[in-house]
Amino acid sequence: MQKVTCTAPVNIAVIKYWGKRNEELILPINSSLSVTLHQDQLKTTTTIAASRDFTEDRIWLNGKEDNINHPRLQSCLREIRRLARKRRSSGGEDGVSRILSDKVHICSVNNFPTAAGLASSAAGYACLVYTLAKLYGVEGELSEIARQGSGSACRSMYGGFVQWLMGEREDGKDSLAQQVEAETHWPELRILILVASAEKKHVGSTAGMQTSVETSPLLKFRAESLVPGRMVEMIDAIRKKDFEAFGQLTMKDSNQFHATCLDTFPPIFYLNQVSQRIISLVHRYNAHYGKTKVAYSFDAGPNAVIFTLEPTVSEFVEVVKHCFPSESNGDTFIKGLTVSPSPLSSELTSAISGDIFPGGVNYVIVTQPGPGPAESQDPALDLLGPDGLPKSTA
Ligand code: 2P0
Repeated sequence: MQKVTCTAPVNIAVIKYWGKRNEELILPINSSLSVTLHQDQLKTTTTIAASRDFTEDRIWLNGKEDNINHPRLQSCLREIRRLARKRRSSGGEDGVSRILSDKVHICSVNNFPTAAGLASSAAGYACLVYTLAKLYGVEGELSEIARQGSGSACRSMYGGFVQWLMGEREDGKDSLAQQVEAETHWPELRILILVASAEKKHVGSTAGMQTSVETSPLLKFRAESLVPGRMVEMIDAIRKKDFEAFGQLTMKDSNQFHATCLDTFPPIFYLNQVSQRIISLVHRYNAHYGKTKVAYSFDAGPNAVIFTLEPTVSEFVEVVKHCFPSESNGDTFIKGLTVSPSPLSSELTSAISGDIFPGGVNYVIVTQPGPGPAESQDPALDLLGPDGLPKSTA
């Protein structure tokens, strides 16, 4: 039995992807740009084993066996195996030839709750494609294959700041992810995830964006006329580490994505009351200081992703605790990077008060930009036992 274990990160878009021009190949109607989050806080781990003793391809996700015949999963398997065959016929490794006819067992887990509404499909498909590529000895450009699992997954193939170029070709060969800057580029940048609701989202992204493409004139305008300029501005802000520009554009792009959701018919609502309170809190906090110190972004769910710089983290976490007091405000409320206590000034408290909503935020994950997928050297992370079955179903 040959076995490989890899991990892959979550990414958060600051220029949003919403809408496809080709559903099957997953080709977007606009380019997008994201920040890869650090795997110390959020990651998917995948082990894939190949053996001639396996009678069929099988997959387990978060402890439960799932359907291996899912079309997107099959696309990724087919494409990687095709590349591996191509490599073999051009004189690649012998070992690969043998395992190419073997069936595989795939086991994948997230270290964060899927129900938290974080983009698990991005990390999941990135990890699947990366691990398959390692197993079959395939190297080079893999984001085009990850894209066929889930659009946003192509951006999780790199660390740091990543753009997904929409491309022009019908076959999708130029619809790829590229690193704009490495994770070390902006060391002060921090990302806080405010988990506002553990409820499952009502409208899935795939179906939601399809309805938006069919019905929203605003989405068409955004994709054609606004995003190209925003991509240039965002890359410039990141290269210059200009938080004012980065934060403003991040918030505007998130708001515009949710405006296209409201412009969709029937409309889609991802933001809830807690999300709206967080938006107004961020604006009040920034107004108090007269500059953009924190910025929010929301995906297809109510959780807030807050971007800020390291010196602001402890105070803003205190602000969140103040506005969303919780019984677990102690140890379990803040997860991830260590945050030191920071007393709030009375001026700041009065500037942000009026927005007290007990229990609105369940917990906060504090993280930073991180690297792309990697092969694990730690046998403890291996998810499949010597029999090729999941070690535990916990
Ligand atoms: C993004 N989202 O850019 C945007 C912002 C959600 C809001 O990518 O159909 O799960 O698998 O390509 O990638 C979510 O969409 O959709 C997403 P598919 P995906 O991160």
